[in-house]
Amino acid sequence: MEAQISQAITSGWFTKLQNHLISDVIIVGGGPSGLVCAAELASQNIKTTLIEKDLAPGGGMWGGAMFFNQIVFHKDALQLLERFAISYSYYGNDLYVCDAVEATSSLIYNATHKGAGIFTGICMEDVLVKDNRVSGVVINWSTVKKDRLHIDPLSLSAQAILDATGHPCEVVSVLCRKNTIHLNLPSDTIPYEKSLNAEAGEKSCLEFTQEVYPGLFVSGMAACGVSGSNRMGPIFTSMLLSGMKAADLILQSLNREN
Ligand code: 48F
Repeated sequence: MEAQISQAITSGWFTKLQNHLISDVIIVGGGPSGLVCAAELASQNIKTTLIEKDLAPGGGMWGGAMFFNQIVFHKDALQLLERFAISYSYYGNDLYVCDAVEATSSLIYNATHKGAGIFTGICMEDVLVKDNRVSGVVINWSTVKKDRLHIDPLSLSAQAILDATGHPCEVVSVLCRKNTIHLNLPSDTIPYEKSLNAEAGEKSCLEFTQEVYPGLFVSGMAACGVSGSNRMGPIFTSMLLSGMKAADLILQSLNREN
């Protein structure tokens, strides 16, 4: 019995990994923007792999603000709240409030249920760059990175990669650190985010959700970080909209390439 349990776990996991060694799209980071993008792409039959370094996806969404686990959205997000079956109540001034646990788990459920392959406890440590294009990510166990163990990684390939790693914009950071490249941005060095301004941050997050280098897109706080935009604090409208915009841009680019 015990051997069969172990066999069921390992064969299931390795089958899943082998099935995702080559994908259409790899999303690095399972916060709100990455999860929305994963759900949308997978719902359109795009082979989507999401890598999350923590035990569970959700990023900064579980905790609301200072552990007060309520999530605030502007009315612009209502269509997506409906689509992902997230309950909400009206607060006032075009703002709506949701339960963070319901909102986060809904996004995770939608992404997995639509068919995205989500791998947790695994982190992106580098990118594959070929012919001036990002064509994959280099991965390792998060514990290997945390304990600074000298163990070589594996790599996953895809036609498009999304940096949804939030505030540190880790994929773009490693690309810039290890390669001499020109980003599709005003500056080739990453300015990182500016101080909190909710309205300005929400606006620029959406504006700078884009392809920053051939094959590499940014969403959510990573879009603010690479463009030197303000953070918006505990309001999540642009996170959801940015995930949808990233999915649209990636779909257009896949259609162009194929
Ligand atoms: O930070 P995060 O929630 O990203 P987001 O979609 O949303 C930002 C908001 O939560 C909030 C905010 C606006 O309301 O300011 O902060 O931009 O989630 C990013 C996810 O990426 C994972 C990280 O653990 C988190 O779950 N991540 C970061 N670096 C890596 C990674 C990496 N190198 N490999 C894999 N996952």
